[in-house]
Amino acid sequence: MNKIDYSLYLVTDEDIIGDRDFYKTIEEVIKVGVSIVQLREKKLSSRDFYEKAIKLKELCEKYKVPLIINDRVDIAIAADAHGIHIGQSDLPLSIVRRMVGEEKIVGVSVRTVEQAIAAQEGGADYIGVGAMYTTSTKTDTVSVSIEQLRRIKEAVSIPIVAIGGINKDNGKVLMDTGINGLAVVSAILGKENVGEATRGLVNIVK
Ligand code: TZP
Ligand code: MG
Repeated sequence: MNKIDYSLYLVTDEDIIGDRDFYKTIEEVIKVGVSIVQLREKKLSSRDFYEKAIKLKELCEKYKVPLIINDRVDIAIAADAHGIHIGQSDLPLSIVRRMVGEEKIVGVSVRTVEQAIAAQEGGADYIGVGAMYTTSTKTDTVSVSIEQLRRIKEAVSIPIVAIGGINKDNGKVLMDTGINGLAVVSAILGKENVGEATRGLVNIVK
C-alpha cells in the first residue's frame, strides 16, 4: 500500500456494535468513506482475535482499505495485517518495528510533543493524539487540548489523527489544525444509521 488515507479512521468496538453483524457494519461504513480500520479487541481470546483479524482483512482488502491491529503485534503478524497500533504502555516502538518489519504501518498513541517526536524518530508511520474530548469509550484518559494538538502538529511531519470523543460537531476545528484525519468509534458505530453517520464525518474530513 503506497499512500495511506488517514482521513476517516474507524476504530472498532464490539460492545458498541452490539447485536448488529460486525462485518456487515464495517463493510457499510467502508463503502461510504471510512478510509482505514483498526481492529481493537480487549476481551477476545488470541484465537478469536486472530480469526476476526483474518476475516476483517479479507473485507478490507476487497475495498483497498488498510487494516491496523490494536496492541497485539503477534496478531498483526499472524494475520499479516497492514499495520499495528501501539500505545505508550505497549511494547516499545523499536521492538515492534523490528518484529513487523519496514513494510508494515506502525502507529503510536501520543499525548505530548516529546512522545510525538520520539515516535517520529523511532520510525512510526503516523501518530494518534488524544483523547481530545472525554469519551465513554475509553475512560482512563485525560483530555489533550487543541493547543497541545497544534504544538504536536508543528513538531512532527508524519501524519496525525486525533481521537477521543470526536463527532461531526467538533471534528472540523480539529481538522483545521492541519492534521490528516479523525479517528472515531462511537460517532459512527454508536449510531443506528452508521452509513449516515459516516457520511456526516466524510463531509468534514474530505
Ligand atoms: N483512544 C483514545 S480515546 C479512544 C481510544 C481508543 C476511544 C475513542 O472512542 P470515541 O467513541 O470515538 O470517543
Ligand atoms: Mg494500546
